[in-house]
Amino acid sequence: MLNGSNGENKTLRDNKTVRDKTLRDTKTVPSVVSANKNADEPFDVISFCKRHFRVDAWANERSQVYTVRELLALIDGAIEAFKKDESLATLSPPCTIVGDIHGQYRDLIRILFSRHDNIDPKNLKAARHMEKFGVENATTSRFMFLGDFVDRGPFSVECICLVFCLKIIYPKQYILLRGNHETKAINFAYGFREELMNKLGQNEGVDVWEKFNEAFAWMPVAGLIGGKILCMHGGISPGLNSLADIRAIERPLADVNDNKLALDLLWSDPIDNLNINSINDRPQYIKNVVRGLSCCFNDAAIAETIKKLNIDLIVRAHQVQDNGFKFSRDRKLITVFSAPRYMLENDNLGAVLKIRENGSLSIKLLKASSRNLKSDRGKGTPKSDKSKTSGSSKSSSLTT
Ligand SMILES: [Mn+2]
Repeated sequence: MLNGSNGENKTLRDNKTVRDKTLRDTKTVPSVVSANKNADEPFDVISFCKRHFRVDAWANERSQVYTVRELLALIDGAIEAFKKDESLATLSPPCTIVGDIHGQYRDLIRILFSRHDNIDPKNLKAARHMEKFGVENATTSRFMFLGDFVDRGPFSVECICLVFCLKIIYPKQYILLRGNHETKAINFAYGFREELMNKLGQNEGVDVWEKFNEAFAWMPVAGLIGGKILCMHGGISPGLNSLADIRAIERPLADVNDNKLALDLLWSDPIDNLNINSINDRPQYIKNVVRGLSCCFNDAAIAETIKKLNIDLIVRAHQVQDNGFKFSRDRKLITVFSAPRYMLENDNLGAVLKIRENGSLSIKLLKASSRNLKSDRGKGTPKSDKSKTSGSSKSSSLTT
């Protein structure tokens, strides 16, 4: 920055300019690294989490200060917690089922704060409340997250750190299922790795990215609520004939291509109701040509799986919905997508599904925050790869 100056005054002036510029830059460029943290200090997830809530994600001007060492310790803690879940993780109602988050940190905060009413985008108090009472306030809530925490949006690191914190502190109350973006080949390409490199520097960013993927390999691939509601990121599989099939999936599963059932649980899609195949009475699994891997399944396949597994409902995520959610024709499967105004390119609502103690359902909608638009647009949001995965931006089921 300093040009070859001749006089001391100029140098001082230039130094000041550089210093001011640096200060300014720190305000606008998110940095998650703090260099001066005592290396001998034991990792304290509660204090980490409390500090995390001071992230001013609403202002979008600064990020949390973490050390790389803390991040690695956080990931180790999450791995230990995931090991205690089965591959089919269980949860009791009442609880909230959350679909794709994709780095939309503000929306994640709003979801964690949703209690009884629709989530008001103007309710900024929620974030302040979380900041103040976050950790303790979470104790009575139970959440089943359907995966895709990272990629696409600008705050993947903040999102994944927060849910890892909650998983470590309340392992039985927060179930974090693995989405197709919690796989290395995908989060290499769609933003998470790049975000870590931007925030941590190239070498440490890659190290932490590798470590995150170690943790992803331990995440459960499906969840079961009250023994009757089966949850996963993508959908069902011709290889799914009993709940025991899911429990038998061995982890760590670094590459989901190595397990056909896990691959389908993370990647498959229901055939759209308008598709002629879906009115076929015969259970059908056809090649998923949109994704280029895994399968699509029709309503008869859903009904057959519900019967075979002796369950009531399947809840999955993985496809953006204009209204935040969508039922299959016979209402045996519901898609929940929780990232409103996905990638700032869609006018979709987000939704979460509340399961009451008696097993009945209600849907809570998340409207996009107008602040979201103003402050996020153009700030490091990874480009859409829709051309690769979906034909048209007008589709009501863009792939995610
Ligand atoms: Mn997905």
